[in-house]
Formats: sequence, C-alpha cells, structure tokens
Amino acid sequence: MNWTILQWVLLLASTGQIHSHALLRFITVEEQEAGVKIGSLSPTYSAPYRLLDERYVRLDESTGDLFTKERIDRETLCPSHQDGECTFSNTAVVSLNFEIVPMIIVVDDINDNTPIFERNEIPLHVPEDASIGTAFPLDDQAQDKDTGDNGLIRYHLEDSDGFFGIRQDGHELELVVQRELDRETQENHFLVLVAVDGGSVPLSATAHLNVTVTDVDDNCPEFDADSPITAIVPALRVKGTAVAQLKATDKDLGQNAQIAFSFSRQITDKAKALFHLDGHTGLISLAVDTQVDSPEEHMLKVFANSPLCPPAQTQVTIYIQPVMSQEPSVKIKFVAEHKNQVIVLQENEPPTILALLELEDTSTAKGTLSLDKNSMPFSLKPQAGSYLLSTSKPLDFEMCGEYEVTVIISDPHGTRLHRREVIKVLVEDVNDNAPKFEQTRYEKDIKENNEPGVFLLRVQANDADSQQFGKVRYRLKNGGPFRIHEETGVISAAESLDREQQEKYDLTVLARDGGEPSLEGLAIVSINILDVNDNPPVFPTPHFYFFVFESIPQLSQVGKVTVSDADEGDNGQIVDLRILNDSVPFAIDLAQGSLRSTGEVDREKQDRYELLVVAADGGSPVLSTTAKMTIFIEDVNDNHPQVLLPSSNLSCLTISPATRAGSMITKIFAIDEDSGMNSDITYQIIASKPALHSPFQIDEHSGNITLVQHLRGEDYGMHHLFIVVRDRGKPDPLQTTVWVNLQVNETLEKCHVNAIPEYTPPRLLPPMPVQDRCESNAGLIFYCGLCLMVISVCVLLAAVVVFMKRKNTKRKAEKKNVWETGNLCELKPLN
Ligand SMILES: *[C@@H]1O[C@H](CO)[C@@H](O)[C@H](O)[C@H]1NC(C)=O
Ligand SMILES: *[C@@H]1O[C@H](CO)[C@@H](O)[C@H](O)[C@H]1NC(C)=O
Ligand SMILES: *[C@@H]1O[C@H](CO)[C@@H](O)[C@H](O)[C@H]1NC(C)=O
Ligand SMILES: *[C@@H]1O[C@H](CO)[C@@H](O)[C@H](O)[C@H]1NC(C)=O
Ligand SMILES: CC(=O)N[C@H]1CO[C@H](CO)[C@@H](O)[C@@H]1O
Repeated sequence: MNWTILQWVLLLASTGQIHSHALLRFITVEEQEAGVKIGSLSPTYSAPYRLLDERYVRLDESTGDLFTKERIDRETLCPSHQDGECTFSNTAVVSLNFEIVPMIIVVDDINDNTPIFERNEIPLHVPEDASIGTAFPLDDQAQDKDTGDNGLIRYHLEDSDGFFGIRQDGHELELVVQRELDRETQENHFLVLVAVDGGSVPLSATAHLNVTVTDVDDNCPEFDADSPITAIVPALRVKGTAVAQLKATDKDLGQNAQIAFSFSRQITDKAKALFHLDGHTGLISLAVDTQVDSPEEHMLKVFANSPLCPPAQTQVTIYIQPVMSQEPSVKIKFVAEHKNQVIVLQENEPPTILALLELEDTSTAKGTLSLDKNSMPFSLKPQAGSYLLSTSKPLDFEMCGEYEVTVIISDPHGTRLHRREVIKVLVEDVNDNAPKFEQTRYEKDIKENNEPGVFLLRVQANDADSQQFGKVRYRLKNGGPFRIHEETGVISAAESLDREQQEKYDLTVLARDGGEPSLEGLAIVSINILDVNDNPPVFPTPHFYFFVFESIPQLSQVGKVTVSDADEGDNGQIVDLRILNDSVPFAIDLAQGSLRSTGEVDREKQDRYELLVVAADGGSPVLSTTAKMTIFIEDVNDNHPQVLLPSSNLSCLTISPATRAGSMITKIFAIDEDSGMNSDITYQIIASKPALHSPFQIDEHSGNITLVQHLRGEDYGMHHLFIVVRDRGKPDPLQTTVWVNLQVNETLEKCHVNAIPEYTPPRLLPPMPVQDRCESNAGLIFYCGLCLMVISVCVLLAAVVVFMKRKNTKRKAEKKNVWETGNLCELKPLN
C-alpha cells in the first residue's frame, strides 16, 4: 500500500468524510480537442475504473486514464465564476471493492474572448466648474468573459486633448478632469475609450465618449444620507416584496421626480434577475419568488441620473436568508442503468453497485441512512461519506421482477425517522432457465399394426423464463416412425409399427426455448410395441425330404422338423406340430422337433410316403401352416436272390454231343426283390462234377450257360455244375446256390437226376468278378490319389528337412560369434 492510499484511508477512518484537499484534482485547458489525456487514476487506484458521470470526460476502464470527451468552453461551463477556478466534479468507482473516488477537474482559461463594450457611444455630462482632479464614474465598462489576466482589462484614452484622464481602481472606472473646462470655449469633447485585456496576445475594444460640459448654475442629484445601504430579505419571499427604498434629491428640482434611478451595468446577472428597481421611486423589490438554501449576498450599485448631470452613485448590499430545511435529504446518483429514476437490472448479474446515495444534512439536522428490513437482497454501505446501494446477490426475475428498495433517513442514533425514500428496481428477464420436462422418462405401450397417426402420449416441458424465453418448442431426435407436435408435445406414430422388426423405441425428446441463444431440456420416451398374433408358424422349407432305410428300428429318429414363429409369448409358441395323415408309420415328437418312425416300413411294399405336416401357434386366433413331407424308404439288402430256373436242384438237361462249341445251352434265371445293387445278380460256377475240366461256362451277368469247346468222348455223361447266385448288396452280398445238371448223350432222352452230389462249398467263396470299368477306374483314381498323397508328404518332409538344416547352420553361425566375442573379452585387461 503506498503512502497516498494510506493517507486517504486514515483520513476516511478519522473523519468519515471527504475533505476538499482529499479530492483528486485534474487540470485541463478549455477548448481542447476530444481525446486529450488529462491524467490517470492508475498510480493510486486499482482497476476496474468507472465514472458516475460521463459528461465532458471519459475514463478508460482498464488503464484508468482520463481523457477529454468533447471540447469544453470554460465560459459556458462556468458563466458566473468569472474570477476564480472553473471546475466540475465527478465521481469514479474503482477497484473490485467499489471504492469511491471524488474528483475535481479544473478547466483553465485561455484568452479566447475579446472585451466588449455594451454601448458604442457613451454620453457623459460634466459641470463647467469641475475642478482639476474631479472624478466622474464611468459605468460603461467593457466585459471580458475570460478569467485571470485574460479577463483583466486596462483602459486608456485616445484622442484626448489633455482635458481628461482615466483612473482605474479595482472595479471602479472614473473619468478625471485634468484641465480647466470652459463651456463657452468647447462644449463637447469626443474621446475614444480603449479596453485591452491582459492576455499574452492582448485583445482590445473601443467605445466613443461624448463629454458635454454643462452650465455652472446646475445642481445635480445626490443620494440622501439616510438612503439604505444594506437590506435583509428573509427566506421565502414572493415576487414584489419591497427590499429597500432609495432616496436621492436634486436641489434645483426640489423634487426627485426628475431623478431617474438605474442599476449599474456592472451588477451580476443573477442580481439583475432577482431584483427590480423602480426608476422613478427608487424602490428595490423582488422580481421573482425567492427561496434559497444557503445565505446569499448581492451588491447592487445604483445610479441616480438627472439630465445634464453626471450620475450620483450608491451601493446597497442585500442579504437573502436561506430557507431552513428541517430534514436532511438524499441525493441519488445512479450507477446502474436507469430510466425515469427506475433502475433496470438484468437478472443473474453478480452483486453490483446500483447507486451512490449522498446524504445532504441541513444546519439543524444531521442524518444517517439505512435500508428497510425488507429490502432484501440489497445492501447499503457507507463509504467515503456517501452510501453505496448494491445488490447482495444475483436477482432472479422468476422469483421477483420488481423491487422497491426503501431507504430510511433517520437521525444519527437511528431513533428518529426523518423520511423514507423509495428506489425502484426492475429486473429484466434473461434466458437462464432451460425447459424442464415434467418427467425425465416417459413410457408407453402400443399394440403393433396400429393405424398410422395414432395418438401415443403427450410430453410437457416448462420454462420458468418469461415470454419468448419461456416459449417451448418440441422436437424428436432419431424419431424414426414417430412424430411430435412442435407446440403441443403430442407424440404420435406416423406409420404402422411391426413388433417383429423392432419391439422397443427409446426416443429423445428435446424442448427448446425461444432465447438467443436458446436452452434445451431433454427427456427419454420409451415406447414398447406389444405383440399381436400376426405371424403364422414358418417351416424352413415348404417341402421336407427325408430318406430312411427300410430296416429302421421303431422310435428311432428320422430327421428334424423345425418350425419357428416371429411372434412373442403364446403367439410365438408352437403348441401343435403333427402329421395330418392317419395310420402312417411316422410321428413328430413336438418337444424335440424330431420325426420318428412308429412302425415297420418295407420298401418292397411302399417305397415313399407323401405326407402333410401342420404346425399351429398358441395365439388367439390360432395361426397354422402346413408343409409337404416326402419320406423316401431306402432299400436294405434283405432279400436273397431267388432262382426261378432251374426250378429244382434235380432238374436236368440233355445235350447232344454234336452241339457246336460256343452255342448257348441253357440259362439260369434268378430274381432279387431288393433294388439297386441289392438286386444286381451275378452267377458263378464254383465247382463242377466230375471235377475235370468243364466244357461249360456261365455268363456272370445274364446267367447264359454256353459250351466252350467241342464235346469229346470223355465229356459224355452227367455234368453237375454248382452255381452261386449272388447279389451285389453292401456290405455283405446275399447268395443262393443251385445245382445245374447237364447230360451229354446222343439219345437225347429225358434225363433224370435222383440225388445231388455230396459237396461242401468252401467257406470263402472266390471273389466276385469286377463289375465294369467304372469300378476299375475307381481303383485307378484311388491309386493316383494315394500316389499324390505320398508325393505331397515327401515334398513336405523335404521342406522340413531343408528348414531344419538352415536353422542349424544359423545356430552354428551364432555360436561361432559368441565364441569369438568370448575370446575378445578374455584378451581385454582387467582394470
Ligand atoms: C454629444 O452630446 C450632445 C448633447 O447630449 C449632443 O447634442 C451631440 O449630438 C452629441 N454628439 C455626438 C457626435 O453624438
Ligand atoms: C396324406 O394326405 C395327403 C392329403 O390328404 C394325400 O395327398 C397323401 O396321399 C396322403 N399320404 C398317404 C401316405 O396317405
Ligand atoms: C440245391 O442244393 C444246394 C446245395 O446242396 C442247396 O443249398 C439248395 O437249397 C438246393 N435247392 C433246392 C431248391 O432244394
Ligand atoms: C443269353 O441268351 C439269350 C437267348 O436265350 C440271348 O438273347 C443273350 O444275348 C445271351 N446273352 C449273352 C451275354 O450271351
Ligand atoms: C455214355 C452214356 O451214358 N450213354 C448212354 C446213352 O443212353 C443210352 C439209352 O438210355 C444208354 O444205354 C447209354 O449208356
């Protein structure tokens, strides 16, 4: 804290009043341009800086520099203070603590005004016998609005023929006779009166003096000895009240009827306005109603004029007593924005200073200021002899829009109330409230398949601000199929909803007010789509195909029958899944969704089942779907080949020895009730009796038995061929054996076989002949595949070997490095 501030604080602490020498004084010169720096508050006080009154000067808020704001004419600013300083006062509010700094700005004069004579011609009558040295008052003085030397006027005469001189004594100006006058020689003297001011570049004015020398016999008026020279005007007087009666006589005239009274031109403008002088009677009266707060004193110079005479003069001092004001009053200097004495404040402003209250004590009563108890949230703090009215917390328009702050003026002990003063404060709304929804979460159920545009619910948000700031408009964010009415907040579904697509929507509703910028509130609206049984059960395929072996055991699973339903709950529950046809050896197990066999199936009886299945859900009404189902019964090698020809093991055929080789003798015909390979029959001769080389051969496919070679003598007699008839069933073929008996005889008699030979077929039958090229091809493909596999494995092995080898080499190389480094280390000497 520097010395100046310390002094200031001590001063305030001791007196609580601002003394004139504690004022900050700045000096400027009149007629300056705007923007000329006058001084600065910054060395003494801290920012921010603010002025209560922004006339004439401007204060930089941050630097504290004071500048002229406009051209100041000292003579306009202080018309009455012709002498002395021309000043104006202002108050600065500085620092964050709102310190009050009273300031005085002195406007210094420049010589910008010329002296001015009111009249160009000044007539004056001088008696013929006026002795040398006699002085006559000259009331026609020049006026110069400037002050100090600039307004100080010196007079001299020009064209004076030595008869007259000028004497200047303070405000008095006199014409002095310097030579004997003689009316008969020269009646009129024409002189030039020159007024020059004291500026560094002096300015001057002239007036013509016409001095007429009059006859000696004349007597001139004189003020009487009892003519009053002082008068007291009590306070509160009305216009016309007599103040003083002047008396003057002229011996020649006897009567003073011819005497004309007049005020000097030199009296102040205020005096000229206040007082009226009757030229005939010499009565001074009040020209207006008067009421003054402080005592006033007016000096009135009065002349008594008579024709052909120099005027007589007197001076009357008039005191006006002040009105004794009974009670102290308060002067309000607004700091905050105000209109017609009403303070206008925006809500939510931090505590701010509203006005500076100055208590004006009267001579009879002193006062103190306080706030009414109910004047919350306002505070009044004495500071530097004044009082600071400020808000103690931010105002809330929504709580109260208008305040009446009552200031109580009471005596210093606070016991006697003098007066109350009410200051109105209007709070302006600021968009400080965001719209607020009545609920943060809304929930609504709606059945699917609704009508488009159906009403769902209404949301409501309130905004505590007024008018435009409180007007709420709604909108949806990611509304999807939903719409909201901008003004009413009614939410509707624009489209028909499908639960199976989406069963829940979480919408964000925004409410925005009309502020600039606007504020927003938010709520979540959950919309649950309720299920309606609008989806029938669905089979994955309209036609199921199953393949089942005829040998399938009962109750074993044939396949899965799945069915689904997009609905929810009972509507989506499959409660019925069955085969529509009666008495079929299949059924569906609903719990597991499996198709099972329930009876015997025999491909040889029915090789396929064309069925209908139906599925139904548990909704109301029930929805159902049917699908086709075809179950193919696959063959199982369950039938042995059946030999039809020869009809018996004992059948016999006689062959002529002349039968040519290669001719067909007979054939074996067998059938197999199975299908496919299971019924593909082959024939093979396993053994023959006699066991000699048999001249007969059998075609394995057709069963044709042909003679291979020409029959010779040793071939005569009975041949028994043991033939195996096999199907190609997998994995194990089924077979039948049959004896074919052939007798070679010329007689061609009907042969007869009594018994079949004793023969035990080997346990392992010779392999079946290769059926066709296809199978050999299959073998080839198998071998080729095997080869390729072997090659692949070889290549892989080779690759692995190469890789391992390389890795080993690398490792070796690394080892080598390590070894070498080790050597180097060993060579290094130890420290
Ligand atoms: C001077 O005054 C006399 C008497 O009042 C008058 O007759 C005369 O005309 C005046 N002269 C001028 C130049 O005004
Ligand atoms: C099962 O029923 C359907 C329709 O009634 C019919 O077309 C089909 O032939 C039936 N199948 C059997 C094996 O009865
Ligand atoms: C024919 O003989 C074979 C072998 O002894 C025998 O397995 C077969 O059942 C007999 N066929 C008939 C029809 O008696
Ligand atoms: C078997 O004999 C019949 C005539 O009985 C003949 O049509 C057929 O071609 C013969 N089959 C073979 C493979 O020789
Ligand atoms: C070799 C052979 O068996 N020949 C017979 C042909 O038929 C006649 C008549 O039945 C027989 O007497 C032969 O023995």
